[in-house]
Amino acid sequence: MQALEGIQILDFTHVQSGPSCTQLLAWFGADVIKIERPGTGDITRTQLCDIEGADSLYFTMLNHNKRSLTLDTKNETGKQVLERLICACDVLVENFAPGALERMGFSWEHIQKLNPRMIFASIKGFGAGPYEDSKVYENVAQCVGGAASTTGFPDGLPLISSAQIGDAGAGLHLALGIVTALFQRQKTGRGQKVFVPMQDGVLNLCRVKLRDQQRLSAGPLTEYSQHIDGIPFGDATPRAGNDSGGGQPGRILKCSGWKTDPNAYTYFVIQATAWEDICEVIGNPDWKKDPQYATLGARLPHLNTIFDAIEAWTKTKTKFEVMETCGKRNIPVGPILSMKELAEDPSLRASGTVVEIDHPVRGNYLSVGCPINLSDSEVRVTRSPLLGEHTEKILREVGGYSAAETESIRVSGAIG
Ligand code: CAO
Repeated sequence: MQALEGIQILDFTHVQSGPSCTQLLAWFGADVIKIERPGTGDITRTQLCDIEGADSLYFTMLNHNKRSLTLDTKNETGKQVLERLICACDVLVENFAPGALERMGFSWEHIQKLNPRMIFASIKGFGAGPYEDSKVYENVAQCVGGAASTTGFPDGLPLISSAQIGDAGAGLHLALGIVTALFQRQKTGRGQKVFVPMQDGVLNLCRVKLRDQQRLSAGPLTEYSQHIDGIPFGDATPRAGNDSGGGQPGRILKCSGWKTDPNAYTYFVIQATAWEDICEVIGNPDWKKDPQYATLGARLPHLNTIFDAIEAWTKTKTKFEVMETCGKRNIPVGPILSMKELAEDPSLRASGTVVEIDHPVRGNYLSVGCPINLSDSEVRVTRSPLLGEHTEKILREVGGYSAAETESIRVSGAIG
């Protein structure tokens, strides 16, 4: 059996944040029923399309293992159907713009009245405050959560990360909130509201930068390259380029082929415990005991010289050779892997990190497998549903509607 088998989830989510949450829950065995507007469905079905007439990769890669029900929840009959489904299910997840669900007539109070055991989970851009009514997308969340102001180089623009920390970050936080609420419900019998503002989720992931903000009042951040380069700090945590965020200095260094290959680089951490091995590997054994280099504190003012010496060595090796040599000596490094390299890596295919999925309209495509491994709840990634593929089955199985009732719902226009 799977961990969440028997849990029924009304997935009223769209775009990326909400769907990434419900996909996780579906991977763990929940029956995730995606409610979509008849005729159009989740807007991402037709965004960034690569094959005419097929659901986009944007949609398919965020909606695995779910079922699809088309339902117009602004239609009176559609509202009644939704009410019946709320009574029958365990969780309702949504990430509409602030107020949209209430305008449909489904406030938390109403949902609670219909089903006191229901867990009602929402993602919005902001929590309570001056911006609570705003619509928010990924990059906006990265900006208002402190990620953009602390990403990039000190002399450049704030930068957006390609890691979807606003959307998928909120989805992860919400998934944890939902399973926690399910756990509490086992003891209390009551549902509850679970709410994740994207701003809060991003700030949570930028925790170390709020740490640095407070350290600033005690003096310069000595591990930042900016300090080593003699550039004064302002009054806010600056952008730190590729500096390691922790107490062990790290940078991105060139490897063999860097002039033509945009990804011929390695990340290199000078972990204190690996110092003597690093000196050996780069051919500078004298630095091992030299008081100017032997301790982390002594090394900090010389980091540019040290990283230059390491890079003189990494430039003679491919990023994979650097990995092999350093890995053997427990020196923490990592090649800068392109998406092409990740997609084609046989070991990632074997481990299920990257999976190949068959789809009846688009054929085979690659996706990312479930990154959370439970030894007793194995995940088999299955394709995303076609729009409305399971409408009748869900009305019958979950709503308890007869064939005649389903027909009259269809005539009302509620299911398209
Ligand atoms: N039947 C009938 N109506 C439906 C429906 C259905 N099955 N599904 C959705 N709708 C309606 C909603 O009720 C809403 O109608 P009103 O505006 O009339 O109340 C309408 O569709 C659109 O909803 P929306 O405002 O949420 O959508 P949008 O495309 O304008 O905004 C987004 C998208 C993401 C900016 C907004 O939903 C949002 O801010 N969500 C919260 C934050 C979030 O999750 N952002 C991440 C998105 S991924 O980057």
